[in-house]
Amino acid sequence: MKLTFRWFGKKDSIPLQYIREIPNMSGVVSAVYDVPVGEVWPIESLKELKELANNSGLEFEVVESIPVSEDIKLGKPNRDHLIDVYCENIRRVASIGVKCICYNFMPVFDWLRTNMKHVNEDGSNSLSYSYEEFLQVDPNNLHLPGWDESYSKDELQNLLKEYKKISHDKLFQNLVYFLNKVIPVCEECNVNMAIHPDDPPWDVFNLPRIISNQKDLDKLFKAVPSTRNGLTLCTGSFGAGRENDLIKFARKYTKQGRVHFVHLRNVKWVGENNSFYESGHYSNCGSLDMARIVEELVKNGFNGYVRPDHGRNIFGEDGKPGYGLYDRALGATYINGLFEAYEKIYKK
Ligand code: DNO
Repeated sequence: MKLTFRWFGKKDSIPLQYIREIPNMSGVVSAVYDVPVGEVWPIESLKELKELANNSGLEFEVVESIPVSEDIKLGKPNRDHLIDVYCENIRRVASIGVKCICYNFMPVFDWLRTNMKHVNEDGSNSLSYSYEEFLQVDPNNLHLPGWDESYSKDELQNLLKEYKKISHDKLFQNLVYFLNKVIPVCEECNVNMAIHPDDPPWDVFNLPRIISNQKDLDKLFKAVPSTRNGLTLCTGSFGAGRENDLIKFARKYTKQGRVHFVHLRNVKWVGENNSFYESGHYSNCGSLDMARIVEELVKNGFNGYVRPDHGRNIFGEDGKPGYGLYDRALGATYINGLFEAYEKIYKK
């Protein structure tokens, strides 16, 4: 495996040198953040990111994310133009050495939590989602942490209205339409597409979500068989869905050659209503068996990129939600431990 660390470019408060000092760190996961969705990324910006990483002894082989325009997800008439732009961005990132692109197909919102500073028993704090808190949210006045705040209230309302016409099936067809155009370019450029699962893995506010469970993944891989069409196995996102068996996912999709990128983090389920908080990475801190997940990855020949995902705020840090330094660094060393042990056992 190649251990990586998400870095939000020059604006990230965490210096690359600190990332470099984490044992076994191979590179950063980053993106161009100052170009609106649906436009081409300047090659100079990409070269600069790569240079900054390389000058600190780090690679830049994974992009997270090249965001997908809402009009592509909605299947609007201008989608062909937007997909062309997307393909051009694939060519550009490939030209500077990127091998893997993480993206998602969630309508309107990326990940969702109801509390950014849930206080844990050990005194640390982390992101959490509570069913009861979620019920208090007025969908007409959406101000939730972690959501894209770049829309005005009106734009958001319009967008939500447009999605009323989009069923799960329609959204899925639009994803397949997108991939049928994008995957040939990936084949040409030797890049893997790694879809990020819905987080959390269920519909929110009646917006359809289509990458939430095993059935969804099987349907996707059947519709677009090239293994360039693969997965970001985000244990925390899938793992918030209690019916998702992550050990099985790791085994099954690694065997299929679909797992290009792994986000490793743990979640602790709370109560009966799908509430959870983000715990420390170690298995006993949460509800997922991290060791068995890693064992299945290694046993089945996983050789892709891994990064520690969301950490808690610890040691007095007040980091970007989920993306402070300390707990992700602890997560990284834990991940190293698991991989070292299983690779010694299974890797020929
Ligand atoms: C949250 C991340 C997501 C992820 C996107 C990928 O911390 O896991 O924002 O980057 O869903 O497109």
